[in-house]
Amino acid sequence: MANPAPVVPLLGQPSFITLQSHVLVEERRHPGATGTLSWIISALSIASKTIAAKLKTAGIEDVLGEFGTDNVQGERQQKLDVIANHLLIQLLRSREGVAVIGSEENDELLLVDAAAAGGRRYAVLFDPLDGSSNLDVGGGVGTIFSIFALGDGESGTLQPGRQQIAAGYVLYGSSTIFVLTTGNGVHMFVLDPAVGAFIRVAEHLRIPARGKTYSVNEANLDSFPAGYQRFLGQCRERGYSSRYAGAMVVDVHRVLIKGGVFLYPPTAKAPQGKLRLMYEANPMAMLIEQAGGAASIGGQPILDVAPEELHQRVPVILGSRDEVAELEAMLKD
Ligand code: AHM
Ligand code: MG
Repeated sequence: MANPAPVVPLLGQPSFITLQSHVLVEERRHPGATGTLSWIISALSIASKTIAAKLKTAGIEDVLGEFGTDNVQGERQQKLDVIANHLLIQLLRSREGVAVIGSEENDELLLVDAAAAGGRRYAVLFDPLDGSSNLDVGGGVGTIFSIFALGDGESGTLQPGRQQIAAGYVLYGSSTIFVLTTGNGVHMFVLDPAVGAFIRVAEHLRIPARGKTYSVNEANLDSFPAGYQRFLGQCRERGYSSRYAGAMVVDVHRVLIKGGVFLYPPTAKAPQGKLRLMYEANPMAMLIEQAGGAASIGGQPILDVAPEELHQRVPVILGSRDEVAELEAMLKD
């Protein structure tokens, strides 16, 4: 009998889990799952890979536009917002089961497939390119998304964030990072450009109960309500550092990994805060809660806010459990 073939050692990467295989395994945990949600997440993954590729050449476009004015720069930047929005809409509307799409870039909800009865139906809300003013300076930006299941015949009704069945963001930074929850913890995937797949690098992320940084636009400090001012004063006394990228995805990602707080309080310019409930605050709140942190508008969890309209703004306090509790207490005084 011939000798058995020698065992060939694995070269390079050990076996790895892609976003797609992760989602398939998650889906098996839900008896009766139809696979529709996995299809939707796959559309988001393809859109984000395409956006990541386009962002990589944005600087070259800017160089080509060197004769332009600030306005032209603004238009280019807007063009990327529009491209990202268009890509997401095109990909999502091609997926069976996506009945409603809501975007920061569109005034109204788009009813895509409202007539399709039976099967599972979903609403997908997103900010296609959050923090896009950072593109001018090569800074990080992101896509944020929130997914709800719809009842039969339901279309334009907005549900509180607590009803989200999945949420996540994609950070386009030094690497492209996809962070996802489907209600069973928070999982992180990094795009391997050579393979073209998001590879899982962390499961069940837990946000530290306390951190050492706060993230807020401190230039607005004087117009924050007194409780915020006291809280930030206390952080400074305790030797905290300040970190603010001006792009929510970048700042929340740091908080998720390292702890601390991210704040966008009410200001004189934006009395309800600046950030939008349905596609910025809610998905980030679900991720942060799923990772063991807390997310509030000050006196109420973000996820319990009853939405009134698609582009509604709310104050945002989110991050490590202990800091959020301290700030909440100070806002009550
Ligand atoms: P955008 O969706 O128009 O990009 O605005 C949202 C961004 C967030 O990413 C960021 O946290 C915030 O606006 C920064 O605002 P400010 O410049 O007022 O600090
Ligand atoms: Mg935004």
